[in-house]
Amino acid sequence: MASSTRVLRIDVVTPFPGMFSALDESIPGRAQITGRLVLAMHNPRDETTDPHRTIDDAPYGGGGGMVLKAEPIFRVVERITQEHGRGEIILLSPQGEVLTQSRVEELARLDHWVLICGHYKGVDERVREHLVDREVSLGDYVLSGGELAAMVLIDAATRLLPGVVGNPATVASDSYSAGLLDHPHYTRPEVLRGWSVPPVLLSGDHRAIALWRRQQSLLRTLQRRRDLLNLVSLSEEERRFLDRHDRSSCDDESDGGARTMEVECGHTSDREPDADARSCNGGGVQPG
Ligand code: 9D3
Repeated sequence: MASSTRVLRIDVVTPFPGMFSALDESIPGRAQITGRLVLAMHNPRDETTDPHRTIDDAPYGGGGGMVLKAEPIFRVVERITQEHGRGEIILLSPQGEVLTQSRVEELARLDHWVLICGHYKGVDERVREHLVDREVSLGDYVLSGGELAAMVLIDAATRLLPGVVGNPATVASDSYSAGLLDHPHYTRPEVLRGWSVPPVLLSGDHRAIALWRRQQSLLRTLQRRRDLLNLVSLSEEERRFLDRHDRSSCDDESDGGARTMEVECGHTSDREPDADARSCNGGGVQPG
């Protein structure tokens, strides 16, 4: 099948299918309308056989809370597999591998996922042991369930599908700057409440604009996410640029680096220097 017509099918196993209506909006909504994304919800409650339609129960060994029962989850996944083949079975849980853009890219290459939403109660371990291929977390904070995490994963992958984001240059420029924070953006008017747009952006000098944007990305990453700089590949010149700004922003006798930045980056508005520029945590910028 040609890449331009490929379809990602995602079956979601969740007791709260209504939450996923958020994906009828924006980019995932359009991807569904154009047929590039097929989303289907499955409620494990529909696979229960008891009158109370029980999907959870008390934990063996005691303790508080409840645990999602394995059998309704196995049944719902078996039904999906019979109808649509065996996709990659992914459990959303706080114990999973933390989601990154490269993991999203890897998953977006597959053509069928089955997402199982964990819950605060936890999931019977046998689901993990005998059904799940991989386990994904969004990071170290507590959600009330896996639903929002599943939606994050779906949204992040959908915009990578061929033809979903209208302008491929948007996806390409995301990957070009991958690993660095974004540069500032401005739109009309040129002067807003006395705050002007950096003149370089109005100069029509496309090389100068590209350089300014790259430098702003580098500076922001240095100031806010120094950890990312060790993972990204930079030119010699970019390393020198960062080293220079790293020193000047940590020099007690300087102006916190603000004046140097204004001169080098053509920033002439009257706002305060970026508060982030004041943080000095020492240590040079490591070459990649
Ligand atoms: C008492 C220990 N908690 C684990 C840190 C229990 C627990 C809390 C929250 C078990 C499940 C949940 C519900 N969260 C998810 O299902 C979840 C999640 C998250 O809470 N944070 C980040 N990513 C994810 S993906 C699924």
